[in-house]
Amino acid sequence: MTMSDRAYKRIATEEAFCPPEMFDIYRRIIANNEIDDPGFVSQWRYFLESDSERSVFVREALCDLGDKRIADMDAAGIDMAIIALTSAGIQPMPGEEAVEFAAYSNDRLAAAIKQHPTRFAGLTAVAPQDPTKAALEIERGHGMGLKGVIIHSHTQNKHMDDPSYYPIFEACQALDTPLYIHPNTPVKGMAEPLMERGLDGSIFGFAVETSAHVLKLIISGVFDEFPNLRVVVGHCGEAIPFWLYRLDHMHNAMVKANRYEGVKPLKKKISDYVRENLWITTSGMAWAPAIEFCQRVLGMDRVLYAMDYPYQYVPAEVGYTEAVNISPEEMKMLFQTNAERVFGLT
Ligand code: 1DF
Ligand code: MN
Repeated sequence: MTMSDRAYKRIATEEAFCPPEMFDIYRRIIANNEIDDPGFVSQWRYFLESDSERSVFVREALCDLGDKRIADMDAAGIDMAIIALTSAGIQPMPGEEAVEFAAYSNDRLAAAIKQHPTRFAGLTAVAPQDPTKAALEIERGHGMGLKGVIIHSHTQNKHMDDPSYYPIFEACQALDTPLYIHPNTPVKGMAEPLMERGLDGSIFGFAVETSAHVLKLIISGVFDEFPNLRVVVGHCGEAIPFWLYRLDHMHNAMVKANRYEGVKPLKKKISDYVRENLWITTSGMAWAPAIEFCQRVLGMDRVLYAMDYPYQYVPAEVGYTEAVNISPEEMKMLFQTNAERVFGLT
């Protein structure tokens, strides 16, 4: 099917790339045991060293910001991709190297977008290792036409529910640019038990890690401090929509009991922040019942299509997603207009 057969564009909102030099940096970090992050080591040993069909495809596709990627988009009927530096991004690197590599990677992405402005848009990668410099890079990326910011959950086992990260949220809010919180393998203590049964990665551990991170941000009061901060979360919101009722019930009980130092009253219910500050994408979850549930509980304007190229490049999944039982107008919101609005594409 070509675009002219459809009444809407298909915009895929969680698509990954990687400058090839990052592979060498990851190899060094793993070889020298530079960080204590077993999930990262396991995941990238596999993608860097395995000669399985999947890892060979991922390695090649990640590094392409040109014809191969566009051919794969055409084969799947994707009109536009919002591209971001792959997980785990610059976050496993030492601070200074991370700041430098973020800028290098953002320049590469911006140049590719300039060559293919109707097919590609992109997000700014930042190094949470240095929140002040990250805020500057967010401004620089915005100035280069990038449409949001990406952070891959934890940075060397640290989550962002600490006021030292506020400059990042402040910059996103001030520029009204969305922050995509993409998965990373879980923090060390969470990853190890999951790894015993292969659950640390995108099969499940990604969602455990990332949903916990997002909930910690909400409960820490980040959205009371930054009420206009817009956060995007993939994989059908990492299952958070399914938990809303119980999250509200138990959070309310916890606050009343004053049981935890780090759990203070919030201005609103957890579900309110999810409905007002979060947008979710369908990356990796090409399953109509799950997508319909999210649309029902968050609203039609909150759910955006994503593919998760090259990690989940299954062209038939576009059709599985289009099996959702919604009106043609709502289909256009899911595939096109929600993304245009959230990322300011037009
Ligand atoms: C995987 C999936 C790895 C995604 C990723 O980054 C990643 C995977 C290393 O399946 O191992 O970003 N993903 O977003 O689906
Ligand atoms: Mn992804």
